Amino acid sequence: MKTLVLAQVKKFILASILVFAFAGAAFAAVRTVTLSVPGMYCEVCPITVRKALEKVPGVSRVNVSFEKKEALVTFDDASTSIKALEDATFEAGYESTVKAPAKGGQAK
Ligand SMILES: [Cu+2]
Repeated sequence: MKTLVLAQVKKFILASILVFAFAGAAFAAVRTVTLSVPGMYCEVCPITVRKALEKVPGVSRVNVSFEKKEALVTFDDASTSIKALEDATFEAGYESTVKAPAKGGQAK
C-alpha cells in the first residue's frame, strides 16, 4: 500500500515538472509586432531605424518600410519588450508606437 502511494506521489511530481516546463516555454515567445514610425521623412531614415532596432538584444528580424512608415520587428519577449523597442527608435530620433499587437488587438 505504501509503495502505491509513493508511486502516485512520484507521478504527481513528474506531471508538475512537465507543466512548469511547458508554462516556461509559453512565457518566452517569439513575437512579431508592427511599429508605426511616422517621423521617417527620407530614404535614409528606415536604415537608421532598422539599425537601432537590431541593436536591441532579443531582436531577430527587422523590416522597415519607408512607404508605410512602419517597422516590422520579430523579437523574443523573454529578452526584450515592446517598450524597449519603442525606446530604441526614440533614442535614434524616431518616435514609434505599436500598430498591431500580436494578440487580438485592433490596428489603430
Ligand atoms: Cu531620413
